[in-house]
Amino acid sequence: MTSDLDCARSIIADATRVVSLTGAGISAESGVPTFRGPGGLWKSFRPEELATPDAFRRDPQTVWEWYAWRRGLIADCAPNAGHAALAEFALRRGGKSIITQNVDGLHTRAAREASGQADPDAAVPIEVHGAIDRDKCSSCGARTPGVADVDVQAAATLPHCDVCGGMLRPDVVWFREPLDPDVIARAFDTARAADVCLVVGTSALVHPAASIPMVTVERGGHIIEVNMEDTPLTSFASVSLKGAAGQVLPSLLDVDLSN
Ligand code: BJW
Ligand code: ZN
Repeated sequence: MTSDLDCARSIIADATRVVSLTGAGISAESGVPTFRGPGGLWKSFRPEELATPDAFRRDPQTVWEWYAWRRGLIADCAPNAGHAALAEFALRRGGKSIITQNVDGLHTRAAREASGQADPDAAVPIEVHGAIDRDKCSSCGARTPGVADVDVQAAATLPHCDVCGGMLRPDVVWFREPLDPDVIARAFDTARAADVCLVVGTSALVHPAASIPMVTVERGGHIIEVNMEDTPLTSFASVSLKGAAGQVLPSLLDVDLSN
């Protein structure tokens, strides 16, 4: 009898272009909390209450406190076997093929680790929701490397822009904010050109990112989903592999991580 894993491996073996869309679940085994589900809440706030421009206008200290906590936590995390398997697969196949909703930079770190002396570009992801290690001025939009130790004591001690004096914020995409049009167009184009979209560790609730795999399907391609639970994309998937990304991806993508 053919297992789901064998079936998924044979779809990937027959494919010319495989794109991946990842979410918070791929970083869970690195110790980065997901947004929804167990351990997904910070001080009982839901992401929809903190990751918004309104929340930042109303209470920038609390929003910065959340991001400062997450920056510190992520700095202590390392890419796991799931990130490594995707990076090695992307480097083997060539062509930019990882799209992530994550802002934690772990795919980029895995790309550098997997590429050795080679150019890591093929495994550097398209980051549709920005990057937590950069700041952006909430007034003039100037971008800067993220301030390391944000002092959240008072609004006046939060980081401010060298150019215009406006308040800095993390360079990430909040609810009701548009995604960078060039970045999201590149993500959709990549998925449209693929014959397989590997969807890993996302609840597929947040749009437009959650719609990306559907363009692969609309062009006759397959979704292969790796998750611990069903999502709104499961019924569109040719194969749904239930399990942890760090365990499933190395065997799915045939990566020997023993050395
Ligand atoms: C494992 C695992 C393991 C665990 N292995 N798996 C269409 C329909 C409906 C609504 C909308 C729509 N289009 C737009 C909207 C509105 C809104 C939206 O989608 N709302 C829904 C919630 C209803 N979208 C937006 O507002 C977007 N903007 C927009 O559309 O703008 C339009 C506009 C145009 C012009 C002018 C103005 C506006 C922006 C969305 C931004 C989302 N931002 C966040 C925060 C980013 C910064 C930060 O990190 O702080 O992005 S919210 C948060 O959710 C974050 C994530 O990237 C995103 C998705 O979460 P993800 O990755 O799926 O994580 P979880 O926690 O939800 O799921 C984890 C999964 O992993 C689970 O399934 C687990 O089972 C699994 N798992 N361990 C494998 N080991
Ligand atoms: Zn500014």
